[in-house]
Amino acid sequence: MISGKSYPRMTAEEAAELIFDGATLACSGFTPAGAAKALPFALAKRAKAMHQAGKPMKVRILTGASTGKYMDEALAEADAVAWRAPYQSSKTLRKRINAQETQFLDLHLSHVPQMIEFGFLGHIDFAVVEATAITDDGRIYLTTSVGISPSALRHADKVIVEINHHHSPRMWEMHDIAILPTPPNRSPIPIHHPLTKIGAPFAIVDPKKVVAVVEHSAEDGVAEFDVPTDVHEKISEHVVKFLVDEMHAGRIPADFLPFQSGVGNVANAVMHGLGQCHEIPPFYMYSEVFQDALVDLTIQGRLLGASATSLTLSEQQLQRIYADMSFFAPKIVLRPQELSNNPGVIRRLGVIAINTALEMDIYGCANSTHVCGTSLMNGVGGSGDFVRNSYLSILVAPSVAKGGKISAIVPMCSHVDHNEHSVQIMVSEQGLADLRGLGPVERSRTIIDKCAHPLYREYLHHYVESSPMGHIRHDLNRCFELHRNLMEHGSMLPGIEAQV
Ligand code: 0RQ
Repeated sequence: MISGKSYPRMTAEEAAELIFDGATLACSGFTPAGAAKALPFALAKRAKAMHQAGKPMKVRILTGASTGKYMDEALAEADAVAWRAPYQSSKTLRKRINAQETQFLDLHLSHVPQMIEFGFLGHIDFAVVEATAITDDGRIYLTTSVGISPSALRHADKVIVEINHHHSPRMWEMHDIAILPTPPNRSPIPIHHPLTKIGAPFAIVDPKKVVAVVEHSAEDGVAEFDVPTDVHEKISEHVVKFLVDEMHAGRIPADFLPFQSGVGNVANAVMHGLGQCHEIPPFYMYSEVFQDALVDLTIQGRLLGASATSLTLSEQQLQRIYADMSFFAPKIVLRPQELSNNPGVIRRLGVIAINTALEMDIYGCANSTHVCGTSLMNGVGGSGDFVRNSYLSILVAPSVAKGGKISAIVPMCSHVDHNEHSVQIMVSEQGLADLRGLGPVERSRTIIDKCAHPLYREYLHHYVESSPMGHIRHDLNRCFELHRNLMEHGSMLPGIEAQV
């Protein structure tokens, strides 16, 4: 492949000198996969030096989703992030967001490319995009994620390209890149199967905008998953049994429907469980991240193929793919997040969505983002794109957190990301609540009996039975009593953690 020879070559430190205080950077990266690395890391160093010299240096950062240690962690540590969107999972950045030192915009990920197209998020000064190659005529071959990169390249004033030699030069074989025309001139998106490709294997940039090409070699740095706990395995068993029963009842076709699975240990364990259950036929994914458990499932022939926007793989799993691209590349399609998470396509394909919540309430609302309604954890990410539009929407969570001090089932969610109109199935290690067709009070009894930890069931039942009558029974004086206890006494039901 031709590598653009006409572009200015720079070190990351030289390229970081181009960035000015207050600039907006739209960067590649959807999870640490494919995230810009060298430039943000150098920018963090520069910001620190400038702060020490008494000069201001804070930037606005827009990406596909979270990133890793080279971007969010390094820039937050340098106190160099004024504004961040649309998702993050960095400990240091989280602290700054919750201290109001960084403004954070929590967005549905499928919306972001369109918001860039129409300028909702302001002017973009720089795109910083990781690639395996750039050609003189402006074709950019991306790495392990697509995310917002095509739109960032189109709309930024100036472009910095990081050529990361660590990645396989064959990554383009998985890419399917298209930018949707603007409404109202949008035709139906012709994706009728998870592996349909509708675009090109490269993104495009106006060569005149490229102000620096930085070459380096660095791993994505995706963390390996923890060994699944009993709790994760029980959640996985409940989900698998439910889906097998649905297939036998004829509500899922015998050749099955594609899956979406959220991020994290619980979601990874559920995908592993689905793969091991041979009553479920080999299946496809229409998801946003391709994560570790899926590599083995592909080799075993259990996963037939996957559409996503990132290969979020630990280094060991990524190298297994790079070692056998001829086998894996035809089975994986990586698209811009506007397409991987597109509501219309999710609805058309009948995706079964499995996402994790922090807390769920007794009527079917779920909070995935804000502890006690105030402190941001990560963000809504793509979960809303899938929860709202899937054929079956499954929300999972361990019934308790922090050794039992926190119940995941509460009278009223302290923050709502997914509401009772979208959530159909709730699962904890205690059991599975099928909410389809149930009115609010039936829902509450089912959720409490099936999903709440036994230590909280009596409290929750009493809450419903003693609350004022209405279509939905709530007592506005007590609906956050568990949360208030947690904040005041460190436990939702004081003293209960000792018993779990
Ligand atoms: O904290 O690590 O300090 O013990 O939250 O909880 O059970 O390990 O679950 O790693 O799967 O993350 C919702 C955060 C779950 C994630 C969330 C504490 C708990 C622990 C993590 P510790 P677990 P997971 C598409 C899908 C939103 C985005 C999304 C998430 C930590 O799944 O960010 O779905 N989802 N994207 O102890 C206080 C509670 C708690 C609690 C758990 N009620 N209150 N703390 N914890 N429940 C992917 C993308 O968009 C990229």
